[in-house]
Amino acid sequence: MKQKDKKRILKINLFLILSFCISVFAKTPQNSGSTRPYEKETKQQRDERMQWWREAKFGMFIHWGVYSVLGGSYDGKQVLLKDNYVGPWIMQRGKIPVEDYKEYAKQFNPVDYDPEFWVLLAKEAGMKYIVITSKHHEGFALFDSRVSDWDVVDATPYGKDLLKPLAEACRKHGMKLGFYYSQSSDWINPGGRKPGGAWDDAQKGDMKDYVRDVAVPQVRELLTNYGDVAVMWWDTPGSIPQECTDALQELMKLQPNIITNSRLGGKHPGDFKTPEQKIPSTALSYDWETCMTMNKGWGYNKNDHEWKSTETLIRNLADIASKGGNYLLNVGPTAQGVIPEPSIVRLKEIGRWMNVNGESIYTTTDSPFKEIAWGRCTKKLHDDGAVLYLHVFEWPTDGELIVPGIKNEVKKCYLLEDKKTLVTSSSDKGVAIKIPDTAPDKIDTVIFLEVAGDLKIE
Ligand code: FHN
Repeated sequence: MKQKDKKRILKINLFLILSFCISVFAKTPQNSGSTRPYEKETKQQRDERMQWWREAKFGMFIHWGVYSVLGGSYDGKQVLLKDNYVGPWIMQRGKIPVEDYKEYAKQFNPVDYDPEFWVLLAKEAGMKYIVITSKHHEGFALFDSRVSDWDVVDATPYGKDLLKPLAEACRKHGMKLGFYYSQSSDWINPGGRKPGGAWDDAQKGDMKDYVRDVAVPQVRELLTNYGDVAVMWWDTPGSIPQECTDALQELMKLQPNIITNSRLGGKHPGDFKTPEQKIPSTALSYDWETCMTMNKGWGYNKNDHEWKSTETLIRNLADIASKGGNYLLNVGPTAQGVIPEPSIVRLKEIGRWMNVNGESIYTTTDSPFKEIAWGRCTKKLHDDGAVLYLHVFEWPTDGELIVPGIKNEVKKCYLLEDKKTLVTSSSDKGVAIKIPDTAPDKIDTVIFLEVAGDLKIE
């Protein structure tokens, strides 16, 4: 070979090696902050995956199962959990033997189940996603499972998969659907976790066998047979072995865009944390979702009439949004498939408020203020300014609302309700807004305040 040709081949080889190195480096995520390191997800990819959920802010939780038949009473007596009503926990609190509990499935016959109505109700309330208990701690699957007869198809007179029509209704109406799945606690399938220990020999078994033979195949069914699954909502991991959580996490690859909560256990942090029945006192530096009941307990309970007011629910939603979180609000349908009327009334009332004020919730981020005496604030940042949504819970009686410490020039200010301009003035105290004498909405009146430039708040 001539010297010139040798040089040319060397150059080509060097070029190929260099190109290879560049392509490898370009694909390596740099400090991605991903919760899915095994998938080598970059921060940008994670942000894209989380986007709809971060923007949605409001979802419906549904707790439904054989416990809905019992409605909080067993053997003629009301069962309590400390001083609280029980729903899904009735089997454990009442130490109901496996065979006795299974009998109740014969009364689980949701002939009035109308999944389209449920989805439209969630939509009317302004909710953007639904998470339903596909299997709670009682082990009963609301779907047609090949791996257990303890499911709606084999154990009830209803005999039909409940999740299929819900998934269809969600698809039809643009509602995201997620599945709650109790991966560790299971009180009927042998081997599942029983807090306080087993109360029936039929429950005994090995957790690893249970996860391999029931939980893993059932989650595979859920992630294969129902189209897009938006959220996987794990619960009560307890001391589930690492290898079990690994096997369950591995299944998430069946739905590459799925978002998971932080309750799988093992070394899997998930995508969002789950304060339960409470709202954090400040904004948090990670994704989070408060799950909360509308009355006292999670599942249907015929004696539980302690409903939160619509005022509380709307203010909770604004409070949560002002701290950057999501609100997953629960309903507990009856064994006939009916969502209790007090829940329906409240959801419709929230919907009426959301119709006017939804833009102050969706796609917003947390408040730029530490605290404001009259209510809460959510915001949207733009390239050339920001919109602050002022949620006024306590309407000032002197005709003026002070937005403390804002140094920016005001571009626009109006009530979301009628879009009529409100007069503003700036001073050392911040921005003063001239407001009507009485609150247009006694629960939460929202004022749109647009300012120029980067937010400057002292
Ligand atoms: O035990 C369950 C309870 O019944 C309910 O499902 C809640 C929802 O977050 N999770 C468990 C308790 O943390």
